[in-house]
Amino acid sequence: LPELLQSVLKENDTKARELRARFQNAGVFVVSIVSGPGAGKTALLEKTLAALQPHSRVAALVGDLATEFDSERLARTGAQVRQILTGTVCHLDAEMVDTALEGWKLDELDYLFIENVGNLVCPAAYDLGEDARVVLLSVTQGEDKPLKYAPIFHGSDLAMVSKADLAHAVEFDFSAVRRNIAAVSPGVPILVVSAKTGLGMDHWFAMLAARSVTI
Ligand SMILES: Nc1nc2c(ncn2[C@@H]2O[C@H](COP(=O)(O)OP(=O)(O)O)[C@@H](O)[C@H]2O)c(=O)[nH]1
Ligand SMILES: [Mg+2]
Repeated sequence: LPELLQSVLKENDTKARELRARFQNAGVFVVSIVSGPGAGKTALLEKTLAALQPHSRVAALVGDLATEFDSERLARTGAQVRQILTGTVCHLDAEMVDTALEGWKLDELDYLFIENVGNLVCPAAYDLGEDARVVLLSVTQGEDKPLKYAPIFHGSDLAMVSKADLAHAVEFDFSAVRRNIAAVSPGVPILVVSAKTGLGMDHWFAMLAARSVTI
């Protein structure tokens, strides 16, 4: 890596370590969601925030280059939500997360979700202090994407194949995607979901209840 990028990442790692310690002390389980644009991060979070809230205290941060559309969508669930606008930057970093958390009482939260900027490349190298990173790949994006964007799959704790309700229309090959994910990230758990029909969502909620994304 070029020297400048190396020092940026080193600084980010330091900040992320501080965040992770703060999250741990506060007892909040932090999950970040990464994917290319439109894979269904916000839709997944809308359902997740709604499902958790009757019994848990939940908040979300959401990163985009521009617009507050996603924070508005998520805030409709009644959860505490803040938008992070990155302008031209194609990923969130630990400093942005730290700044966005200002004034929030972390020890009054059970779950914090962080929706990253829609991008399968940039977010890979930036630790946000999260307990678990979930990568979403929608069936409409194609089975080959894990091989093309290996670092983000390699760096994730759970791979979700989203929009399963559309699989038939795009002749999606589930065994091929499983093979491709396993090739770049051996042993990573894979969960097939549809935020629309609810397929796989109970399994996802059970993972969150157990505070672990292993299957
Ligand atoms: N059919 C179907 N559409 C979905 C599903 N999840 C999201 N979408 C649609 O995909 C588009 C992008 O979703 P969004 O949640 O904004 O994706 P994000 O950019 O990753 O946050 C929207 O039109 C959603 O309605 C799903 O499970 N099934
Ligand atoms: Mg979104």
